[in-house]
This record gives sequence, structure tokens and C-alpha cells, in this order.
Amino acid sequence: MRIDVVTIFPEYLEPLNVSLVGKARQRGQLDVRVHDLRDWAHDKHNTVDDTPYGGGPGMVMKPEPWGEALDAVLESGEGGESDARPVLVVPTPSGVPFTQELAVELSERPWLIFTPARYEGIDRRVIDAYGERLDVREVSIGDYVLAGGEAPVLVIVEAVARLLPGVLGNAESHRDDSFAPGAMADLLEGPVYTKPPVWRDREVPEVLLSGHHGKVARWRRDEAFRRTTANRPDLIERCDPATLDKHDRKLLAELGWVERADGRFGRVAQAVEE
Ligand code: 6GU
Repeated sequence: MRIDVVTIFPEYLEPLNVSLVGKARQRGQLDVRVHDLRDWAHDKHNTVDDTPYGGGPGMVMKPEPWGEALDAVLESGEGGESDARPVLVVPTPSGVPFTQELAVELSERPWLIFTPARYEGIDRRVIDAYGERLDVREVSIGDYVLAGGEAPVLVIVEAVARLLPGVLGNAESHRDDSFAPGAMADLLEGPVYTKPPVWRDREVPEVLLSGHHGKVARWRRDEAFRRTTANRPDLIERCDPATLDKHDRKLLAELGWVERADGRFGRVAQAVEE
């Protein structure tokens, strides 16, 4: 996979040299190219922003440097292996939520181009213009506001890179991921333990030492339900009751969740204290 990032802070992308993504690059599984947007600014001060039309606070990134930068990046890919239609990934708090599903979709594309912005964002005409030639995905990594799109690029690239064939050591490592499609879909992963069996008087749950695979799987599923009800009740509300067996339903009832008339699960109304 090829990844291009155009940014005014190339040094912010240094972590892409480290760990999983860095190793994937060294092995040639990932071709990451970081470009300085200011290389395509032409005035004395390398200006890339200007005041917003219509007034208001902050600055807007000018279209011309982005246009020249994206043309240069696109031209550099012509005739190459990644000549398939690239995806333009535009990090913005106004985008669609970044999910594991989107990470999987992006991991199946040969070429991603990221345009992390600072200030109030990029002149809309840039996204509209390249939207005619590229698949554009405006993506948010969560409901909070960051100062720029560079940290989201690190997040998205890491989530995508670990899905590429051969990047994770163990081929099975993503199977049990929280949010991975499959039997444990939409449940958070429970706690994990390693040696020693006793640490500061705390014992590893006995079932994990039992060697009984069925009991271990059930225990892990129970723990996943405990964690999901506590941390992400929205996931329980969305879950398909057809995926739950009798044991799951009994545990959910103990945790205060019951199947409602509409077939979804909801929390039992809490008694009001006197
Ligand atoms: Cl992608 N960008 C910025 N600036 N803030 C964010 C975000 C992106 N996602 C969540 N907050």
C-alpha cells in the first residue's frame, strides 16, 4: 500500500518511522511519503492560510498550495502500481466517524492520500474539485476537537496498517479485536493476564489456568459483557438478540439488562431512592 501525507508539520508524522508502521515500511509492505505543504506556497512567507470569507474567527487554508501539492502527488503515482483510483482521506471533526469497518475498507485500497489541516480547515473547493477524480472520505476520530488533523492521520494509518497482510506477526491477532466482525462483534475485549500466576497476592482467575477451552471461551465472553455493559452501554442497546444464548441472557439480566418488547436490550429502570 502507498500512503501520501501532505501537511505543514512533517515532523508530526515522525512516529510513522516507529513500531508496527515503521517495520511495515522497512519490509516494503507500506510506502509512506510525507510532504511539506509549504513546498507549494510561493510567497516570501510561504503563506498557506487566509481569513475566511463571510467573516468569523480563525483562518482557512488557501486552495492554491493544496491544489499544486495534490497534483504533484497524483502525478508521481501515474503509471505506478498504485495507479488505481486513490482515496483522499480528509481528517476533520465534521467527518464520518472512523470505525473498524472503515479501517478495513481503507486497508483494501492500494493508495491513500491524507490531507491533515490546521486552522479552521481547507477551502471547500479543494475537496469538491478532487472529489470529481478521487474517492473522498472526510473522517473524524471522535467527538472532541483537536488542533489539527496530524494526530488523526497517525491513528488512521496505524489502524489500517495492522490490517495489511503480513504486517501483524500472528495471522489470528485481529480475529478477537473489539469491533472485528464475527462472533464477538460489538463486544469489548475483556481483561488479559500473563505470568506470574500470583502477583502482589493477586491471583490469575483460576479458569484461565484450567486448560478447559470451552470454559475459558465462556469466561472471556462473560467478561466481555461485563466490560461492555459498564463502558459502552450503547453497544448492548444495538446488539442483535439473535446472537445471544441463554447463558448470555442470564448474565445480562444479572447485570440489569432485559430484552424489551421491540427485541432490543435495555437497562432495567433503576428504582428511585426514597
Ligand atoms: Cl480528524 N480533526 C480534528 N482537528 N479534530 C478532530 C478530528 C479530526 N477528529 C476528532 N476531532
